[in-house]
Amino acid sequence: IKDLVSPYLSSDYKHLQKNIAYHLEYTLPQTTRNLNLFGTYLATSYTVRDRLLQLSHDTQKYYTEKKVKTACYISIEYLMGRFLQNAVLNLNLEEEYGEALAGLGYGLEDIYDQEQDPALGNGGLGRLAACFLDTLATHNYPAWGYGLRYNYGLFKQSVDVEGDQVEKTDVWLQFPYPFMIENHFIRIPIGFYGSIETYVDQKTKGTRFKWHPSEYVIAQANDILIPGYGTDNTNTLRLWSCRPIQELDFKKFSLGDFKGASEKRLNAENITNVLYPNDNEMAGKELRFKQQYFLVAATLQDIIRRLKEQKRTIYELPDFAAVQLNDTHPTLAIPELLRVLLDEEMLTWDEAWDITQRTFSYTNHTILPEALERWPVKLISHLLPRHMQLIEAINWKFLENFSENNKESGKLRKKLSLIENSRDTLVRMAWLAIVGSHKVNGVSDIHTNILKDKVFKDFHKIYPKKFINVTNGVTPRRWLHACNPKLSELITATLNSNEWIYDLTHLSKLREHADNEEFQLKWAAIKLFNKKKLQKYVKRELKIDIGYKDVVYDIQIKRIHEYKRQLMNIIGSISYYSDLLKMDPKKRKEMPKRVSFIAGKAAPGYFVAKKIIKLINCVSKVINTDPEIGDVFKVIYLPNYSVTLAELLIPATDVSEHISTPGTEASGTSNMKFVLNGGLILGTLDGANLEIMKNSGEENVFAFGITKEKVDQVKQNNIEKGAYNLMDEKMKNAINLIENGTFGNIENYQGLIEELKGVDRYILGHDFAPYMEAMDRVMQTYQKPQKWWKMSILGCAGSGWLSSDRTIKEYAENIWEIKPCPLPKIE
Ligand code: 26V
Repeated sequence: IKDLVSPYLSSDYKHLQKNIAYHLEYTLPQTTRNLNLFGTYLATSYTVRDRLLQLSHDTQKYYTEKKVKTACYISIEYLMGRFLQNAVLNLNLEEEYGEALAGLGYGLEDIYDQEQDPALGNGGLGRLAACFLDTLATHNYPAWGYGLRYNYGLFKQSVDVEGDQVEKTDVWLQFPYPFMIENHFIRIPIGFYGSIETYVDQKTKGTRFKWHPSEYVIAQANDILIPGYGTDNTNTLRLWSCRPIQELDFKKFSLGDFKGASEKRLNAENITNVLYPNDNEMAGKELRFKQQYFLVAATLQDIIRRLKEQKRTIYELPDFAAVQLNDTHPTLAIPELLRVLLDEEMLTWDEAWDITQRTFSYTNHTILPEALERWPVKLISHLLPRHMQLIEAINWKFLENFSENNKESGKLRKKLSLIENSRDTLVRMAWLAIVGSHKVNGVSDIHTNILKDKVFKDFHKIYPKKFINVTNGVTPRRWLHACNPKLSELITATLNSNEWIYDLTHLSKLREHADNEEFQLKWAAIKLFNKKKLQKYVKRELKIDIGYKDVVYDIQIKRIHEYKRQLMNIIGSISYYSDLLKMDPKKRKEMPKRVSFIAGKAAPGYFVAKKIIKLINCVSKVINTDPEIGDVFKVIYLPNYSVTLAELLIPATDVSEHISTPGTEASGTSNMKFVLNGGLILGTLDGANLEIMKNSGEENVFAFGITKEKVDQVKQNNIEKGAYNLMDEKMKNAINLIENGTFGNIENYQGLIEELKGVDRYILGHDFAPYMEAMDRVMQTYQKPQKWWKMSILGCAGSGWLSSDRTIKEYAENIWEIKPCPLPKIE
């Protein structure tokens, strides 16, 4: 049969054209006689999908034959970005598709531009998952991604005339999304609510339990195929969507329970309707909890089904799949697996617990206390009674075991207990994830140290070997090769090979060119080209005219959050503006020019973050329209930040800001992307900034501020003396401008100002002067092109280590114990 289909997939451009025409005529409600851009994009995408389907079938067959161990990454978010360009590049068909489409009268870029950007994630955590999938396929690791197919992704953001964020529903499925394939054969019933039956096991005479859910929904599989760069291996990202129970093929399941199951509530409510838009703050909504259980219950059934299809026993599960919990959101997988092993597979507790621990590992992505998930026992008992019972059993056994080996006080037991007795009784999900996993990891050196020494200190004492660091990384395919084709070409030409695309350590060879004037000029010319592209975008979308030659493009792009200190950035801009106004006009005109860009969404319920956006927009309006300032300084807020927008911004950046309070940003990953694209970093001693300094050289980063060890002391001082009394004069002056109404009604900003003057939790006041001084260094250095471009090149040359390929190798070797399994090349 393969002989029947493979000629269809030949890749010369004439053939591709025929394939595109075929889909236009027979897949779409369209014909080749009335071509349009969107239709051609769809048809093109279907031809890519055809190729991926075939590769994916070959891949799955090969993995099964080889009986390889697989990594299963469970994440409630995936921030994939557009698919088509990435797939075409990974399949190495860019030239062929370019020619094929040119023949039809279209440019490849315009076709790419038709695609929506699936925003099934909030920020760093979801984007990291997407980078990991690219690496896993590229390096031929047997792996699955599991997640949710939300009907509505992260809201679309715009800004109204008052400068406020406006949210609109992201209806991304209103048009077909050609890269997601509904798999009709994979439909899995998921239960909720109900009761627990207790009975005596005839064989062992022991007590057994069985959960009888009272309501069911179906998890429907939707597959996105993930191509690797320059390999045939093609993995699967399986996203579950929720369907009503009536659509289940009842014959396939043994049905006792479903018959009586009520169809009332859960059928009316679609569990996978919408992505929760808060990052870093636990909302505590019942529907969110259902999403979490729905994800893990479907995923585990799917994994166990695949295990059994291979005629392997449940005891082999830990050798069949390594399951990674991306933050605590999928932690219910632990009691769910335990339930399946105990109640359905009839294992003993010791057997079941051993399998569970060997199967799971957990990654922590944040230490902000408000983000650490804790769910009410009441809610869990109601929704998942058997799981609550199991969590209590896990807790009891863990505490007993621990007390046996350790005659510690009740105080410590309280701290270690998976169940917290505060005003409400709550399950600490991170504690459950730690106890149920064999490895727990942080995402940068500093972050892991904080986990060990502070957040999970007591657990670290009990299980010192369980805690390891795996510093994040980013895929160089999307974040250099695809988004910055000119730089990619220059690097390939300079290194005389494109090996760096899958082994980024090769970039170190750029070091020998860092001082070379000719090379520097080429490097700088590419930056200028990318800046021009951004300048055009700003003109088209925002109707603002900015320069790009001899202008520093300074950017801060990330979710808006107090700890990320966008507020310090904008107060810095106010202060700089005020200094400029005080200058002699002649001198002002000669000042080095800068455009300060900020982009990022605020969680709709995060009042303070929304006020920060408003302030940025109001400041921007005043500065950009002040004739005294002209083109010396501009502040630009770019609405609706997305992966696609990042792909435009990052290559165009001269300097990017990563200025979180030390100890708060677990890692950061955009910092890595900027360095990769020759952008310099203005940053604090936090997260991955520190490791970038180590690898690219301290002298190539504009670092400022205190170490995390000193933060507590500063905070304490703020509390004792009042932050305002300790505040830098220039910052006081800037705040004064806000208060006197220069940027609109002060009432809007009262909350922001009060916090800064009072406690200033994120110590903006303390760090303001060094921040301004560092920005000054940036501007001074930019006036010395040879120095600047040398820093830029050396930064990039040291970034080989920041590839997610390195990250995944560490996960594979130190946590998952999986090996690459490349498909044999077919001649
Ligand atoms: C947390 C929560 C808390 C409960 C409510 C909903 C919700 C949604 C998302 C999150 C995840 C926030 C954590 C996160 O995105 N952390 C980021 O992870 C990046 C990848 O490791 C890392 O680079 C960033 O520093 C870190 O902020």
